[in-house]
Amino acid sequence: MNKRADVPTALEASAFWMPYTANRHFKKSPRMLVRAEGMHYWADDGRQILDGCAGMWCVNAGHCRPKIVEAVRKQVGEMDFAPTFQMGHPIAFEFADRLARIAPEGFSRVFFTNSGSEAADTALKIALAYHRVRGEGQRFRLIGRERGYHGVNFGGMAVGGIPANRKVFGPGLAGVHHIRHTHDPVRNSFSRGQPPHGAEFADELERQCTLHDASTIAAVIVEPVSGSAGVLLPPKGYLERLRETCTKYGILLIFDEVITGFGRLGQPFGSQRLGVLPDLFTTAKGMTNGTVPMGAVFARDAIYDAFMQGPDGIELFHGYTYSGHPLACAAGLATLDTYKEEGLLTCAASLEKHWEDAIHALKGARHVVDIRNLGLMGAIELEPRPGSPGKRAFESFVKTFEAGVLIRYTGDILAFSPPLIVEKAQIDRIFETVRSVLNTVD
Ligand code: PXG
Repeated sequence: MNKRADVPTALEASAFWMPYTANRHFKKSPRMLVRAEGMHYWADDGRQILDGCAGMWCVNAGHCRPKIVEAVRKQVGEMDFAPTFQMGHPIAFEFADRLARIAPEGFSRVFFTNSGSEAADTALKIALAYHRVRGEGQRFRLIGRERGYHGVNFGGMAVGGIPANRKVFGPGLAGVHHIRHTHDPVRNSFSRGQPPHGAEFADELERQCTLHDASTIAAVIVEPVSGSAGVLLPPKGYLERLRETCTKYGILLIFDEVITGFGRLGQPFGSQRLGVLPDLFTTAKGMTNGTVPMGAVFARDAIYDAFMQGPDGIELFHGYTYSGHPLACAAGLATLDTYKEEGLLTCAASLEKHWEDAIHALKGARHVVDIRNLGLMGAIELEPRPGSPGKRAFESFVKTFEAGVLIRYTGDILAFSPPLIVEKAQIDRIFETVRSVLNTVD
């Protein structure tokens, strides 16, 4: 459809090994975005595309926001790069302090990474090193969850629980275990917000504590709401129970807030919306509005303080060349300004009801077997086409794009997470487009 006569030949031979993409298929029938502004992309054939997924869950303030664009432009001309190992530059300190101010109370330390994957691995390493510095080095086990996604590096992959992301990459890390996922369509399908059933799934952590002895467990990592696995919500009482068990046994609870951070759930961070605080949490994506890659781990004061009482010298042998990169910090500071000026870190709360009604209006639509939502996150699960799982959702995704709306899909689940500046009429358009597409997909 949007094939340009001059593109296909070149693309089919292109050097770009595309991530998480069926390369051969894509290069034969590409979908190209060439420009973005506010709630929209433009495709290479000139069509305007409504962004129903904030790029990839990251452009929370909408695209090409002038303040952010200008801040990056200015910074790149002033100081392109500066090291943060044994050196500093002011805006890295300023950005960390500004971030700490919007974090839940008690999380006043921020370690910079360049992505969500690096944030996940960093958080796991901080957890292990924290126990060690306190004389509890026997805590080496890490507990993840089925269907969890913590990026693609070895640590995050090991604690992650999406089978395709793990199966061809070897044995992973030793000492990693998983508790079950929280998806329970039999009892919870079409729940609005947090589902009623399943707090007891958290009891699996107690079983792990018995089996391995809690004193060998360093940390548990979960997404407050699983994003990549298809918007799987925590049942009421579930996160509370995980928190209780972690506290009881001195295990660190890590929330991966790469998707739920920066306003997605109607509060700056998901923990604030869900009323359960972790010990460490990871972020990325919305941190710079997706403009410059960046991630971070937020740590409770007590964790940082424990390191500061260790031996003199470098307290944590960990960091990236680009930790606290000036362009990312400049983008991040301007992003926080934009969020603040426009109330974006909390506005999802007032749009949530409209969002919920609009997505649940597709109950009864063709192929739909479940609908889930929280904040400005949502998913529509389709019945898989017999013998070809994932095809129905993929075709729906392509046809929705052809109809002018960009969404995401995973397996047979369609996922939605618009920029937080979305208007009610745009929410309606996203779901009406999906409804008509589902009528045309086999
Ligand atoms: N943790 C979570 C919870 C994530 O969602 C990562 C870590 C990794 O972040 P990086 O920046 O390394 O990609 C993620 C990323 C999708 C989708 O549509 C989700 C992600 C990335 C791309 C697509 O489900 N999540």
